[in-house]
Amino acid sequence: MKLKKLLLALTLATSVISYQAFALTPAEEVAQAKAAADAKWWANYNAILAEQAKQYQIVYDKPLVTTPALTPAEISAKEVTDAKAAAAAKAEADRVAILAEQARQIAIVYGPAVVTTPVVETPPAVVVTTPVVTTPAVVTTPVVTTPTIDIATFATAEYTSAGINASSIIDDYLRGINASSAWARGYTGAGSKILIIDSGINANHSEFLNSITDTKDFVNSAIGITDKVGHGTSMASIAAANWNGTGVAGVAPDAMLAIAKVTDNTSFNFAQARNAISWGVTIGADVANI
Ligand SMILES: [Ca+2]
Repeated sequence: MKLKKLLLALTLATSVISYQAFALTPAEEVAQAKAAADAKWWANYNAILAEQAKQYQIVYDKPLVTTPALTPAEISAKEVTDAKAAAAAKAEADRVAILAEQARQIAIVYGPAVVTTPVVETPPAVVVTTPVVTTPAVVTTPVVTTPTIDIATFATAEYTSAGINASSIIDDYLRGINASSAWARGYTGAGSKILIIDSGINANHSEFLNSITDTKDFVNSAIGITDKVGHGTSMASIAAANWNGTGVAGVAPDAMLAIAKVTDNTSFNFAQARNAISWGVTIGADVANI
């Protein structure tokens, strides 16, 4: 009896020792559980593949060529790749669906899309314009030309006359002052009145026909304005003898004449001259010769 008790005690002690010697740590238990789960997963996986192959063989009467089984690491990588691809595909599908839905809504609201022919914009025609070359105004110095109308046109005895009196000391006076130049421009004295303050005038002379508009004798001469000494007549002819094709010509052949007699000889009184000038003003004389 004592021996049995001893053996039992030894057995229990051994068990305790054995248990304590081979007991797993919590981490080891977790790892062992994971390994068992992995083993079971692979067993199931392989069983499924085998069953799929079997079914395929039955249906198609030919062996299923399966992709070699992937390792856990490979499966993980493939899962990531496939998940990404699936996510991208879904995103694209969603995008297309959204666009289609938008198009549908737009069509509902605004009607079917109108397919318009793209407007081909024709480039504007290039208008080639010839630049307008403007010639700058040339500032020219006025050319003072000597009138060509001179003695060649007025070369008559009347133009080159020595004056109405043969005794005149003034010879060829019209050509001397180039009077024809003024005449050619229209300056013939027309509209002007020349007052001759002198010894009177031979009023009946053809050189003064229709030229004498006013006469006044300031010396109460017995012969009136008639020129006794001829000086006044000579001065009047130099000033305005008619350009009538004969005799002489005056500087202003178309001018009118106003005759103021202040002497019957070759001298005169300045007081009378002043009176004559005042008179000339009243009759509208433009210029006076004393
Ligand atoms: Ca004449």
